[in-house]
Amino acid sequence: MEHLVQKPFPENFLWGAATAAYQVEGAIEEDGKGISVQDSKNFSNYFHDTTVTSDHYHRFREDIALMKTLGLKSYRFSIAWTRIYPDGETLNPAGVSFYNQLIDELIKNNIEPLVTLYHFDHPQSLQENFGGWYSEQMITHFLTFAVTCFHAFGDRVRWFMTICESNNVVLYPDLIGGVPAGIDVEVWRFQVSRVMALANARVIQSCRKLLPQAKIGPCIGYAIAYPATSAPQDVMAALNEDEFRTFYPLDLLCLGRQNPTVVNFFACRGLDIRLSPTELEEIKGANPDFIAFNYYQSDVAKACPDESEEAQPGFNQEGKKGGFVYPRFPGLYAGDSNPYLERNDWDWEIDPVGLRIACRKLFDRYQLPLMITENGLGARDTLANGEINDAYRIDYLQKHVEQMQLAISDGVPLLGYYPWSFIDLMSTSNGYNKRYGFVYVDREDSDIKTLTRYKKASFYWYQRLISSNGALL
Ligand code: BGP
Repeated sequence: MEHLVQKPFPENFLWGAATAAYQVEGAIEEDGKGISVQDSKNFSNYFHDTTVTSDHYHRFREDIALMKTLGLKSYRFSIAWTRIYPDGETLNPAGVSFYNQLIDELIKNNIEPLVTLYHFDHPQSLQENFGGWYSEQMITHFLTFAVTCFHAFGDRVRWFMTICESNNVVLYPDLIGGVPAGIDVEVWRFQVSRVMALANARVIQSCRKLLPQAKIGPCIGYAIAYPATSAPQDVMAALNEDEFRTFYPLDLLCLGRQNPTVVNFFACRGLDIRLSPTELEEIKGANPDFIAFNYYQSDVAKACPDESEEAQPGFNQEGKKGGFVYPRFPGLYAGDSNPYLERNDWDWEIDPVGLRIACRKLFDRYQLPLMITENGLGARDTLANGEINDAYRIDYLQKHVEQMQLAISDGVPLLGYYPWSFIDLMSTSNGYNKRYGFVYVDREDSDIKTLTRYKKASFYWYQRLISSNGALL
């Protein structure tokens, strides 16, 4: 359905862009910073070295000047927990000072900060001491860290996100999770979801007390699931995927309730995942102000009989189409490709209309304002004579923004849009081979080169879009 009258983007719409600390900052041992679980990760199959990345720690003033030129209204970044509490216990004033300078520089340039408190990078010592998010001890540590951030930055920061993509942390344990030795992965998944939900609730409650003017919400990664065919079994598989991957965690975080289908599925397999009534009450008492969600692609789900062999999703590491391994979860769903969609070189299917569907589904279910906090195209960019013609990225972003406007016209309250990423940074699954930024960084995986910044063609496109408040679509 096209709209006869399309609503314009709201006047105060947050046109933003996003990054995360371990992917962009570098300087992992400077000014007292401790080692995080991301710093200590080393994958044999693809580049994952946080030592320098895009050197934003040393070049943040230059980068913020570029944000100003771009016209950003808001910038989403994460605070590296290990700069503030290097070992998870002892406060490091130099880390607080870094983010104070960053935030001051943003405010000076009229750019509204949106702070992610946790983006996959807790202190390595907390992982070693008690297994990280597998243990309830994490709640107190995360709360202490968050309260320190509220006290230190809350006079200038109005927007906070608690935990980035808690659902993907449990879906991809090797990449962004961390299962302690000897623990069953399924047991770990539900314990981590529970601990993160409680931590999320306590952090929201403290925020309300300390910063009544601030807005705070959780963040989820949402790949909507389409049924492979109209066979009822495939429709059920798609429902299963949505419920297990997205609605189970969001129902818990936003409504303080556990999806009964999920509870029953695991009960039948001998795993009791029920939270206590007191825990659910506590979570219910900490309603978020908005839901942040990250959207890159949609999924296809088909029936997966009980007797099928289980397969975890396998990332395409080569960046050659066809390398992605689709998951199979017996009794629930199996992934498949979508013949109606184009895909990037890493098999992420490009689906702008899916973004409008995601907005509608989330608003319909939770009735909360939404924020799109990641959306973008991972691609190999070529620097030629100081220019990068990333027309493919402009095409991707433009089509997604068009669908956002349709979602707004549908009546979905959208607060802001933060394409991933402001600047090229280390991709979580593919290093610098796969770039997302509006700003090109002169480096490769194996060669740090000059780290010089270059504006891509998409930079100028986004600049025009922001200055027209989305009217120049
Ligand atoms: C999201 C993460 C980001 C970012 C993005 C792209 O799930 O929150 O940190 O990495 O995915 O993924 P990738 O870098 O693997 O292409």
